[in-house]
Amino acid sequence: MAEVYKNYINGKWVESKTGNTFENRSPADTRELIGTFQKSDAGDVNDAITAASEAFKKWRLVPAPKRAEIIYKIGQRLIERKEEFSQQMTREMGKVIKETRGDVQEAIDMSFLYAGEGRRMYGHTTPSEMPNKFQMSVRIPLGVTAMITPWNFPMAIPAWKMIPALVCGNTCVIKPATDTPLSVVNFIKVMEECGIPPGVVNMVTGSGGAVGEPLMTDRRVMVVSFTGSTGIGRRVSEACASDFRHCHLEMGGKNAIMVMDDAKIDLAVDGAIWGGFGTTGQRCTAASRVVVHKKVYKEFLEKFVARTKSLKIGNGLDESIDMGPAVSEGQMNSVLKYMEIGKNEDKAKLMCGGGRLTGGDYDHGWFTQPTIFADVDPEMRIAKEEIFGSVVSVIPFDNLEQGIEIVNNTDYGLSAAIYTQDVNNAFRGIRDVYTGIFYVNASTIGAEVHLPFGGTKHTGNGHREAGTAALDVFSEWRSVYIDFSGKLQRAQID
Ligand code: UN1
Repeated sequence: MAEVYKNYINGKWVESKTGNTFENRSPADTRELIGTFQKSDAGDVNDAITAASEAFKKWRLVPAPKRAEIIYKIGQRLIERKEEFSQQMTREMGKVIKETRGDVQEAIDMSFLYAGEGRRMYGHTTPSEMPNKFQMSVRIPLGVTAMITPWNFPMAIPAWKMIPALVCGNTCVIKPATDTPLSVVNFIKVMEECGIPPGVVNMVTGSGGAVGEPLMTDRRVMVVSFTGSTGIGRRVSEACASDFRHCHLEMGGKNAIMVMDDAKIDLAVDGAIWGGFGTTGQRCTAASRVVVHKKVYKEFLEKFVARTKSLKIGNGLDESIDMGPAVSEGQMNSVLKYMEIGKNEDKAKLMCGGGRLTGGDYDHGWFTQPTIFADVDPEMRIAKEEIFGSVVSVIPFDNLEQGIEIVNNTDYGLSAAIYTQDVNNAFRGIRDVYTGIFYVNASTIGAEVHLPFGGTKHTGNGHREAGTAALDVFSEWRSVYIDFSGKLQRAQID
């Protein structure tokens, strides 16, 4: 019998009031049951928000360096449990073990970054225009914050959101993705063990409709931090708009690697493989387009296709595997649909892959072939829409200006990269590609936690997570004026 996992509300592990549960199965082998989780609804969400509201009264008064000490312990505890959590994450969502170790590591990095931030959280002091008057700005918490998190980074992204929220003095209610609740359970258990007080963090599992919706619409929730599709992001934005509650949205991407004629081709191929097929292409930052200068197009394409054909696909627990399955049947079908769309384009050429992987053990999982389309026109759907799977479109270009135009020819703006040996090309890319993240001679994936993470256009709503930028999502400014002159002093008048 697989374990039954519960919700975490007010410091207790509790069953959903609905009495219903759902199963979580491994996408590499659906015969393997990971566990059974609570199929919660609005009643459970209400309990969690009530607990978080109560807990906020005390948590906001705990000095930030003390809050941060608990966060430091969380980082240490995650180090101790890293291998176990990584194995469970691979079983739960399919990405290969090297990458799930990276996912847990990202949560560790975030913990240590914010353990330090608790002793900074700088405001400003600035001279007053009047004598005998002092002024400063300080960050204040908002209250109950909600996290709606995706399945592709099941521990890293919850950590990116919850850890800064907690250090700032907020309390949290998280709804994990239905495909990856176990990794969030593991994270919450660590928080509990390290001394996060009851009610300060709460977790409610279940669907977007039954849990996400009541969570985002509740007026007691002051910030909703969401990572996922642009469609749901728009819904979160609308839910918060009518009463001006804050939301932080981290949505789709259609990221491109640009390969100049002077690029080191083998290095660019490494980057295209890692960015295109790492995490089975299921990253917001995935390089689903590779835009290549015509002078090196043939050489790049040959090498890229050859390397792609040699990738080992299978169960990510095996250290020798390069690429795991899609996270679910639904996700696999959506990727297969895009493969068909690509095949039906007269001009695009299918170079490898193009379908589901079947036979033997593959039949028990949701495996897609690593797929490359060449000679793709920038206006085709496979070049413009986010696929979130193992499909890469290769697009030729003639010169730098045209290349940059193609890279920018999308509704999204998360990440982009340029491969070049010419510093002038690099700086033109840094200046003219309109994304939140830009790489030179490195792939579109691989953001580190101490820099802002997020994107332009339909990727985000102007906020960034991680780095010190996350403070701006999870705190508000208070400007404080202290007049010690003992008389009325009128700003702008005296
Ligand atoms: C995501 O795909 O949503 O830069 C997050 C990267 C990772 C984070 C990706 N550090 O690809």
